[in-house]
Parts: sequence; C-alpha cells; structure tokens
Amino acid sequence: MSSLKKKLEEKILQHRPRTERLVKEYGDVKVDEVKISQVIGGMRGIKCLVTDISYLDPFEGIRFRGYTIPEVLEKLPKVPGAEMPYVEGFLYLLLTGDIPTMQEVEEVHKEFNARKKVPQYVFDILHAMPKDSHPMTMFATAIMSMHLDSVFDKEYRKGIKKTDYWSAYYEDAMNLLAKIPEIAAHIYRWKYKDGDIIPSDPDLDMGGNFAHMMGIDRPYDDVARLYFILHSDHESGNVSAHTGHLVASALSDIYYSISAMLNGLAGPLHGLANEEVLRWLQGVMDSMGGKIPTEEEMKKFVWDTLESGKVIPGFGHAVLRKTDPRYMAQREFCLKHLPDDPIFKYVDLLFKVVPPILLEQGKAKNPWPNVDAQSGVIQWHYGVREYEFYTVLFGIGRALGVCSNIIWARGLGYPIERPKSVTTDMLEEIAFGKKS
Ligand code: NMX
Ligand code: MLT
Repeated sequence: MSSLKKKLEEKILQHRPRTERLVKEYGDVKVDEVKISQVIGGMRGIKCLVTDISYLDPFEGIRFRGYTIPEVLEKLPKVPGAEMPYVEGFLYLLLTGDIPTMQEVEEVHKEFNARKKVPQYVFDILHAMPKDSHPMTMFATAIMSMHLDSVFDKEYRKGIKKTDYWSAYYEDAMNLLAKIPEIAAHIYRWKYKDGDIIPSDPDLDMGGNFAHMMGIDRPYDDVARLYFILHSDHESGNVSAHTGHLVASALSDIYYSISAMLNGLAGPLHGLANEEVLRWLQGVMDSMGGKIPTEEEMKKFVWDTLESGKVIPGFGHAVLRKTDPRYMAQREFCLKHLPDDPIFKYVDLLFKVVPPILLEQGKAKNPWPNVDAQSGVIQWHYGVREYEFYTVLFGIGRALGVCSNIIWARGLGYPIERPKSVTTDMLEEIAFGKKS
C-alpha cells in the first residue's frame, strides 16, 4: 500500500466514529429548515451535504482543508524553480488534510507515474469522434470509456465489503487522475494542432508535464498548477461536485461519476462560463474594431447584453457575495506576468464597469466576478486561443476535488442519495391550505 493510501486509511478509520455517532446519537437534531422558495429555487442554501475537504464562506470564499488560497500557495512544497506548488502535494492535502513533506509529494508523483499509461482504446475512441465535437464531449467520453478498467467494478462483482469500497475507489481515482492530463492534452493537440501529439515526460510533475504535452513553454507550467489547484473544489453543492457525488452514491464507479461531473460542468451557467467570457469579449473586440473600448463604450456593451436577455458571463454566484478569491489569485498572476495584455485590460475594465451595472439592474444577488471571468485571459495570453477548450482545464482541476470527495464518501459509508420531491398541489396545501 502506498504511504498516501496508508495515511488515508488511518484518517478514514479515525473519522468514522464521528460520523457514526452523529447519525446514531444525534440523528434527529435539526440542521436547517426548508422554505418553498428553496424547494422551487434550486435548493439554494439548504444545508444537506457534508464534506470536510473544502468550505465556501460567502464573504471570504473558498478554504481547502481550512486553508485559504494564499495559504495553500504559500505552504505547499514548490516545484524547484517554479512559483507554484506541486498539484500532487495539493491532492495529498485534499485527501488527508495534512500539508505533505517533499518526500510525500515525490511518492505521489511516483504513484502517478506507475499509473499513467493511457490505454490505446481511449485514443481510438477520441479519434473516431467527429473532430468538431466539443472538447468537453470528447473529455467526458474518453473518461467514461475507462469504466472498462474499473477496479471497483471488478471488486464489487467479487463481493467486496462495504467498509473497503473506498479502497477500490482510491485505486480508480488515482488511476484516473494520473491519466487525465495526458487525455486532455491529447484532445487539444488532436483537435487543434493537426494531431501532432507530444509524449508524456515521466520526470515532470503533473502541471509541468501538462504544459509540456500542450507544447507551451514556461511559465505555462505554473499556470497549469495554479489552474488545477484553484478549480479543484468549491464545497459540495455546485453542479459538478454534486453530480459527481450523486452518481457515485449509486456506486457507479469513478469513471462514470467523473464523466457525469464533466457533463454538469459543461453548462454555460457553470464551468462553460470561462469559454463564454472569451466568446463575449471577442464580440466586444470585433464591434470595437480591435481597440480597447472606453469605459462608456464598455458600459453600453454590458447593458446591450443584459437587455438582449443574456447574463454577463463570469459575474455573479450562487453562494459568494464578494469577489471570488480565485479571480483575485488569477488577477495577481496577470498583474505580475501579463499586465499589458490587451485582453487583460478588457477584463480589468469589466471588473470596474460590470458590478455597478448589475447592482443598478437589481437582479443578480452577487454583482462581483467569479473564477471564470479571469481564467480565459491567461490561457489566451499563453497561446491557448481555442476557448472551447477552457472548460476542459476547469475539469482537470475539478476532478481532483471530486475524486477526493468520492473516496471519502465511500470511506464514511454515505448512502445512495435520494431527496424527496413533492407536487405543486402539496406545496399549495402547505402554503395556503388549497385543496386540489
Ligand atoms: N448577469 C446577468 N444577470 C444575472 C447574473 C449575471 N452575471 N447573475 C445573476 N443574474 C440574474 C439571474 O439570471 C437571475 O435572473 P432571473 O430572476 O431573471 O432568473 C437573477 O439575477 C438572480 O440570480 P442569482 O440568485 O443572483 O444567481 P443564481 O444563484 O440563480 O445563479 C449564476 C448563479 C452563477 C448561475 C449566475 O450569477 C449567472 O448566471 N452568472 C453568469 C454565468 C457565470 O458566470 N457562471 C459561472 C459561475 C461560476 N462557475 O464556474 O460555475
Ligand atoms: C464552482 O467552482 O463550482 C462554481 O464557483 C460554482 C459554485 O460554487 O456554485
């Protein structure tokens, strides 16, 4: 057993009695009450999921295992000569709650190396798809196809104990996470670079190897590390995390669950917003003949978008009520590495112009930018201009968090998820006593 798996086993065994006690001794204690507006309104704010891997405070933003983004970036072991930490070390933190030593990070790197060969059938499936398929369709399909190699599926058929499910999910998750960067980079090079595939380099860390396989020089390795870390987890209620959790609760294996997670991420109100931001900005640039618009011109473009019935992509949030710290971390990167980039200037102008307009319009509960408003700019700057690909990058990161959550959910024996629905008649009865 790898040292990461051993440590995880210890942590899961230590944690189980806490969950069991809560259910057995305090199962009837109320956590929340549910209003009709929440039942109809996308279950917003209902406290009905549990995770210790990340927590989202509306005013502070995300903490991973209790650490803010600046703390994570500062405390985790760094790749020599790079600004950003090892993604492998970040995964260790998500899974165990502990900041790893350099040696522990190296062990995760070795574990990934031993698991990273992508089966040829995955590439054959990708090559058989229409080349103009959306990269998210390709990504989700490639991942789902690996159900064929699921360790959990085979163990389950043999009759594995419920308390050991997490171990088989761990095997599948590590196998998948080791392969995911190569699958994503392969989709990129296959679709957009005439199939000129760059082989994986076993000496490089996850972020460095991804940059290498994308064919992009430094500091794109740091961009990859930053991206994967920032996009990894946003507590459990967002569409992608919740979908992954829900699907895995039926004991669908990690490949089915992460593929489903990606399908949720591919919606324009969720992860696809990073693609939409760049598409929308291109519209602004085209209409301005390529010049940076004045503040007044930008305001008009924002109002025109709203009046046409569209949302402003990259702004607003279901939980956050301030600027997303993931936006700020990327903005800091831009200020350091690409302050004069014209698209960054557009995005910075939007940061100034959009929130007061959304406030004036009075609909959005949060007028501030989210993670997606800034992420495409960095990709564009380093030459990834095929903005359809941006949500795949989000998906690589999100897989780290959702895999960690699924392993823990199996470790703590969470049951199949099954909330209750009611009819409109029933809600009317509850609201004002109307009989149907
Ligand atoms: N532009 C225009 N209108 C907005 C925006 C926005 N950016 N954000 C919210 N609204 C509207 C929203 O459409 C709704 O209108 P209506 O009553 O006509 O249906 C109203 O404001 C109230 O919505 P909220 O309660 O503030 O937001 P909700 O929790 O329903 O949705 C988002 C959250 C993120 C889906 C929403 O803010 C949005 O559509 N933003 C733009 C898309 C985006 O950036 N998504 C990415 C989110 C982060 N991620 O990566 O997933
Ligand atoms: C996310 O990262 O999942 C998004 O910010 C959406 C959310 O948290 O609701």
